[in-house]
Amino acid sequence: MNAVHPAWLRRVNDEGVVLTRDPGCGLGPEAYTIARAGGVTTVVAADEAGLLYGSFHALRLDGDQPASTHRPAAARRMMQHWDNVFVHPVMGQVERGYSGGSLFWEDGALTGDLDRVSDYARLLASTGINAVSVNNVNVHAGEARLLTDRLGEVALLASRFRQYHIRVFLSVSFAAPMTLGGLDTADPCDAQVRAWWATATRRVYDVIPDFGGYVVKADSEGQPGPFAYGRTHADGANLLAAALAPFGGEVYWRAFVYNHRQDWRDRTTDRARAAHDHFVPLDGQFAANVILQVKHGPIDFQTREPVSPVLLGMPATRLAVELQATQEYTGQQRHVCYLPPMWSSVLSTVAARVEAVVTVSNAGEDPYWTGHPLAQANLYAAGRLAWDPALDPIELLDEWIRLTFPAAAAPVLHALMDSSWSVYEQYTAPLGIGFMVRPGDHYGPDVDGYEYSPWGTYHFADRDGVGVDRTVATGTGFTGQYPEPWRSRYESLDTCPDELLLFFHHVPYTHVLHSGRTVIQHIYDTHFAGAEAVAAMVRRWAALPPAVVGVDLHDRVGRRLAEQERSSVEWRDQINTYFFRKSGIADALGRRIH
Ligand code: GCW
Repeated sequence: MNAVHPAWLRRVNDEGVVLTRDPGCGLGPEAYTIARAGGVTTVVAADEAGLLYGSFHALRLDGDQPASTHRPAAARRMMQHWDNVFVHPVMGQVERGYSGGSLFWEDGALTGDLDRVSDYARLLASTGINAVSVNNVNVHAGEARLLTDRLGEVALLASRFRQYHIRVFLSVSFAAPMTLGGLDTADPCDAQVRAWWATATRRVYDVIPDFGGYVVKADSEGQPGPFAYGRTHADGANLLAAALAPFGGEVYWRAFVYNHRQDWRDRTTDRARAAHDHFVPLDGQFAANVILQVKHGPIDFQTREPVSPVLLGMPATRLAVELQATQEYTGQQRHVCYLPPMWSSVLSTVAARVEAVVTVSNAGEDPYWTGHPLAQANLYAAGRLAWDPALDPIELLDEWIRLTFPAAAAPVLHALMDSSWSVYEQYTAPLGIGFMVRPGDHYGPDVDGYEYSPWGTYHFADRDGVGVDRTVATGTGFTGQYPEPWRSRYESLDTCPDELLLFFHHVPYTHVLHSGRTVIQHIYDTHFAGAEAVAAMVRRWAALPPAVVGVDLHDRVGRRLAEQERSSVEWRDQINTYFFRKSGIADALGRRIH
């Protein structure tokens, strides 16, 4: 047992847990053994982090349990914040943030409420998270200075996270040697540039000895990168890796690189291909402390995407999978959308290939942390799945409900949340086609909003059919980026799963799905069913006595459900009407389409 109890230990220890730190116990870093007998819980670990995670596990135990040992599947389990220091004129304090302002920054300054940062650190640690990045990957001019003259503020945040074994990372701008250092280049092969990064990084470690490293979005959506100098992304990442290596730091280099100025008339360019085209040829060229951070799908956090082929195609590169808890495309924390069923299916494919799980956080200064109180389940489960990707998502939800609400609320919460991702999918863009959201804020339906835009996200609906032909035989060849068995499965109409059909194929509206329904009838049926399911959720919630969950929370959820209901009807009607007008094919059940 530690002679000096850190803050977390005192607080967790109220539960009467016996903690033993035994460096000789044979358990690896962060691992612990836990048992409960006669109401007494014992936790044994080789290091303090293991005791921390074991203590939180103790809070989840229900009754006596034989000894069991737990260790994290992924060594690095990170929350990334898209928080701006200065309020951005378009994106606000938090880019794609739906939970009020930032936990860390307020209108140009460090938050005055560092105790809330400690609470957040404790919350994250309770789920198993051990790393956090504290600023947006889109690094604007003011935010770039966190690396240099505003480092003291980062150090204050780090002092709070450190208590819970969470390392702090910074998003940095690739152009920093120019914008901050006054050099006339940021070329990764330039000696002065290398020296600038080495010095800047040494200064960071002088102030924050356990600093985690850098997160970098380069050559992506306007962010600067190595392409400007004719260099590769391996050159770029290795530049920062060299600066961090002496201190044990790591670079999280994002693979989200694509042409966002595409001509919509050009049917040969396929945004889904971009990350694989750019990065797979570089496999084996990244330094040992570079982790390539790959969005879980090939496009951009849509409600349904296949797993990114980059995660299946770089055996000689350290990989992180990137998930999005902030519900940018999944209802913006106004809709209930419990995402772990999607995440689990991704992780079942990639968990053995990645050594880090990164999640874009959905937390902010909102008293419920996540705007929609039920969106907290996504935050909780993101950490738990990073620790153990084999956990069943619905059992995990049950765990969160048990830890958060009285038992009487559980049936209603399960009714609202268990299938909420599927319900959201039913009333929004069909069969894996994605987008169809309002450009800019990405909320609500706009079927053609992106159809003639430069963003590379098209559905190609005409009077005969819909979908993107990404086959090798007749399309963009994207399916050829997959190894077997995925390549053949997605290439063939016979084996392509219904839910991804329009992601991979352009088909007539009369094409018959494996389900036996035509594409057009599937669109009508799912959109009526989805909106009806939301109406049922509204009724279920209204029937729950507010006192069971607390009047304020009941009211907050009730108001968000009302918006979800309104929005689901709007989605239903716009999608159904759009496809009825394009195809001229009536609903077999004669329901009202406008
Ligand atoms: O989905 C897009 C978002 C951007 C985001 C970008 C990214 C941080 O619309 O807001 O920028 O992805 O992941 O870099």
